[in-house]
Amino acid sequence: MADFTPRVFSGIQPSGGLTLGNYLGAMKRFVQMQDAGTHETVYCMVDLHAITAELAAPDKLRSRTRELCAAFIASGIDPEKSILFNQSQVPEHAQLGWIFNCVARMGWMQRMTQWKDKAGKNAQNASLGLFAYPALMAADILIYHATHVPVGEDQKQHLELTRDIAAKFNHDYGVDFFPITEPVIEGVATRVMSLRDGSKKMSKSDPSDMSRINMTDTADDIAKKIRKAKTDPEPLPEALDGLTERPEARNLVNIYAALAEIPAQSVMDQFAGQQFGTFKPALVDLAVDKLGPIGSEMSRLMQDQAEIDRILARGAERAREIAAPVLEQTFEIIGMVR
Ligand code: AQP
Repeated sequence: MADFTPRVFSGIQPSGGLTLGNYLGAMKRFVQMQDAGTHETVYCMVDLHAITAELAAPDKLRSRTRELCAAFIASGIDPEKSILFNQSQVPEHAQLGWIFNCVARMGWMQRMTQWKDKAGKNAQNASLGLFAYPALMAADILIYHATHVPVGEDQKQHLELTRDIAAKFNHDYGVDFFPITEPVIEGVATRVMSLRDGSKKMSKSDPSDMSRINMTDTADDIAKKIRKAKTDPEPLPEALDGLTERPEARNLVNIYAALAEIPAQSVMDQFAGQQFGTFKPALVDLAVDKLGPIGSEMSRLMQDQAEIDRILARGAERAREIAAPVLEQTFEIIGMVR
């Protein structure tokens, strides 16, 4: 394979307030990869994706995008170290997305579990954009020739499709142009579950606000949600194996471990034999301690909208410096007259 610059790309949709799942499964990992300094890091608010499921009111989309930018920075993304930008401000994403619509096969897209889950029984009424979502996601990644993509477990299948698209393009044109990207799905919080139902992913679009912790929740909200989180009457066991049939308990233990940055077994060592009446207040203290400063910093940043817009404009300019030549070369390979 050609030598590609080690580069990380990932994105988050401004489709609602950021949840603890997005933070632990994605954002926290983004910061770690930025700070490791081993890769260039490119992070994006994927607003074009955010309109695939519903067309939110324009003011709502704008404020969610700015709030997401504030969340990136408050969580530790430094817009000088990383390229931080908004997808629609870099038109090369949509342009390469179109090309990938022509590379991807209908059968590949129909197999996507996120499509099946989100379109549900009403697939005929879902948007064409929702169906094509994974091809645009492949373009988001490959327009930067990204070699690594940190994501939560739910995005694994989309990343496999990204690899298939890159491989088919390279094969069809006899080139070694797009990298075969590696997913980075690591840690104890790759799939944070709903606080109300241990079989469902914590999600910003879940109708119940009690199912998730939002990054902007107050200390009281966090305490209330964790106190009311579904659990069972058993004490915590000594070994993780004892949680196999207890998804809600396992979820809270994983959240604790991810926030404290310790292995899940260390949480068991600390709380074995204790009831949730003891464990939950400890989790509340930890969550408030870790999330409180991020929420306050987000509110502070949101006071200066012009500064957020300036950061996004600068980020888009830097992103285009990488994306524009990759698109040009793609057009050349395909045979479009330039
Ligand atoms: N519950 C989760 N646990 C771990 N990681 C998660 N991610 C999302 N939910 C969890 C990761 O967050 C990143 C950004 O996700 P997204 O906003 O692009 O879309 P999503 O995966 O569809 O997230 P949501 O919260 O469920 O949004 P809606 O409700 O709008 O669909 C991804 O890396 C994802 O893996």
